[in-house]
Amino acid sequence: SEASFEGVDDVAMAAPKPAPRRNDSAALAKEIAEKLTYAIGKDPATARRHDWLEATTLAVRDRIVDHWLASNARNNASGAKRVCYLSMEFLIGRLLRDAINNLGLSEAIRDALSAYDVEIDLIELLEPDAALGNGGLGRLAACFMESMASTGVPGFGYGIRYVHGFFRQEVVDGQQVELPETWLEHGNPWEFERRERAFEIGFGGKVTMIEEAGKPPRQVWRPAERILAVAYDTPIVGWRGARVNTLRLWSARALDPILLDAFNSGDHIGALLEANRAQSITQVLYPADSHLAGQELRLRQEFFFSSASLQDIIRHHLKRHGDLTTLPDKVAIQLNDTHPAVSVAEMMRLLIDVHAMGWDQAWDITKKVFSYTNHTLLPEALETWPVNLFERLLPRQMQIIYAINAQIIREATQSGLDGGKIAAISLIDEGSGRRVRMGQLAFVGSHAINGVSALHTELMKKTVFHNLHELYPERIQNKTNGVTPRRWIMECNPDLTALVTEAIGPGFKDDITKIKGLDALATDAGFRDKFMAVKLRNKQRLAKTIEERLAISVDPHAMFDVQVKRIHEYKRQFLNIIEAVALYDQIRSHPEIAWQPRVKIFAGKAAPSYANAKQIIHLANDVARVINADPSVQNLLKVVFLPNYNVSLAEQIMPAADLSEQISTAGLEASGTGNMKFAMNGALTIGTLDGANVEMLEHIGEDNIFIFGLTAEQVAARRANGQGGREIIENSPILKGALDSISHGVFSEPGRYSNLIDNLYGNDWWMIAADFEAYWQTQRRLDTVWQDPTAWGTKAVHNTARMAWFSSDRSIREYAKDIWSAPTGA
Ligand code: B1H
Repeated sequence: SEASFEGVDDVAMAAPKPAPRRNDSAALAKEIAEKLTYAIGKDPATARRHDWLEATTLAVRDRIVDHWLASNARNNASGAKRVCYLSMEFLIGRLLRDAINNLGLSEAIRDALSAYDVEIDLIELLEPDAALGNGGLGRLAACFMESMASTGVPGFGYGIRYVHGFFRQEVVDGQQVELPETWLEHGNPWEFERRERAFEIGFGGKVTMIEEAGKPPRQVWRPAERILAVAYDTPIVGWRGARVNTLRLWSARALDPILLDAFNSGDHIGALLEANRAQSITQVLYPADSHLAGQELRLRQEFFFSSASLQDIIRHHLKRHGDLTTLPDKVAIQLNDTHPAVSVAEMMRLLIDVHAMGWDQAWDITKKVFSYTNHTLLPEALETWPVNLFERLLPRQMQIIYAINAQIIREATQSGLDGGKIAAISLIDEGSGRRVRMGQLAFVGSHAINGVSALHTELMKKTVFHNLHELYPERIQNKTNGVTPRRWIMECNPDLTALVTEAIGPGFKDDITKIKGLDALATDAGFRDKFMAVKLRNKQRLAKTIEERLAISVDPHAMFDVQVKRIHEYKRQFLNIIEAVALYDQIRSHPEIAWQPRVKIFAGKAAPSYANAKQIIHLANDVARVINADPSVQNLLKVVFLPNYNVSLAEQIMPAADLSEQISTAGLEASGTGNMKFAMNGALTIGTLDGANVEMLEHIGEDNIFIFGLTAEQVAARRANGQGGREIIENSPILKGALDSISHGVFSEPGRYSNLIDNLYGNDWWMIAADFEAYWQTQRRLDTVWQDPTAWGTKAVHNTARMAWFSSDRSIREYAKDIWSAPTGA
């Protein structure tokens, strides 16, 4: 029978509850040994580290399950509103340390394992890094899941159980090579398969009208293809185990695993084809960050998990409350970008066709239930689907979209919008082949639409959703992103956590705003020294990783200048590399200047089809090879490209950075979240007035952050005027010199990067030439501050002290209050 999610099964169980578990190290040691013996079937004498990891995970998991069942029982008893977070991506990373930390078991587990001579720090590293996401959007969903559990929101994540997550990156001859990711290879002890929780998902086929005497005619969709979505549940533990929420991921399966007729007639392979086709839907994550994949399989994935999630939500609601008219009082559904936007049409179909509701009531309920978060304004990332494809794959949903569109256009006409504006809000783009605009669909089907930083939200109102905002001016609001301080301070930076505890007490662990207490210690030399000593130890650990992985030795006393994120032209890793080249030239031609030793660290993956991004990786590696081998700059400049950036590597890098590079072309980075992780861990930021950097400036204060470059408005103006880079380059000897070294083959054969360079001389679309001088000057100002450890240390402490607002607990409380009307515990 089903043990979770509902809490109560249909059959009343009389079985006694197991006794609560003890959390002392002796009890844990005994249980870990029991798991090793009876769940894994190994003798402690011969067990491998992997076996210890699994045994420890299972012992910790038992404690989570106790809290999980209790949380679900509480949800059911209170009937409180539930929040369903629909996301194509959950970049959760490793879960063991998170679980142990949030349950307060860190010391007990360490002691328990040391009884067997097993080091928790070593076995933790063997856990696969669950990479069911591309970057910031997926990691935000993971931080939000943790914060919902920590702030007492009854949250349910819904997504896809990809067999292959985000690809593994290797660098071969300086170039990115993509390898399949296989996180499920050794099984997954965190998930619970719920075989009984399965829903049918249809594709294709026809819609027929059914007329029965005395009843209004109704549409019935008869799909040509039907597959099953099966649930896998992962418990997500909040801080102090107060609440455990559920991440429910769907896996695709064929209705008939094998076609018996075909099998019996000798077609053994053909008998399996259908099953393979069904399973392919959840095989692999699309690795496109901020640009559109546009393939049919992707649309199938989107509909597959949307429909399964909505059917699950409706089933649960009917079972609990009997009647769908109360759905908006009991459920809020957040659409994480437009990837689940087809949910708007699918909800209408389920309410009208399956549950016999009238259109107006169904539409009213739909709008009350849904809300939508936009994460990008980049035109190449805004989802649209060809009407033909949509119609073929989802014929009934397409009909509904047309009907919604007709209604919206009626409302627009009545409110006096003119023809041009109406074309702009239409759900159908009539421009280049007819396409369904998913952003418009998500917008009109939601009562609240949010951007992810103040600047981004304002730009949304002015650009993509300008006309919809005019029609529905009360709908757009801002919810600035945040990151969870449990993972991004406590777990990744234990030395800092211990120091902060020693300095201001442990209260900040329960209420991160208390970390503000450090501000007064920024001018305390004793504290500052300890703070910078923690930083140095973290840098020494990262230096060791760099040595082990790349055989490059870096000096932990040099400034660690770090840019880690997806590789994209708008994020401008190219600008950073050009600065490295310019610095290389200047160090050699001006030995009389007191250059400050720097290590430039890069990491990030390029979408496999994104040629320019791959070139940027190649260039970073070419430049690194030459500079690192040149004795004339040895201790003043090193360049490092760390392969396979993922959540676990980020956990090592964030605490070890002195300088955080957040240098996107202004107006293009919706928020950024790495910017927050760095600053919380005491890195200073060099950045543009973009995304959440703008708000970081307000919180940290202008003395403690280094802002440069064109503003979003200036970028828009330069683009409109078509101003290119040639004149700027020709007037800037330092920039010109750096570009010439790259083109003339100092780092590679000449011409390898002529495409990237020509773009700067031509339209300079990403404003790299336009911003170079300001960037260079700001970097040199940073050199001056670095020369003065007191000044640097003071600013670093202010950064950690003033970043509490960027906790995802704050973001979640705002969503709960302003969008979901859902309860929070605290
Ligand atoms: C962000 C994406 C994204 N914005 C399409 N958009 C994708 C778009 O697979 N796809 O098709 C995947 C991802 N990701 C990021 O979201 C923004 O660039 C960041 O600025 C922001 O911090 C993050 C979270 O809001």
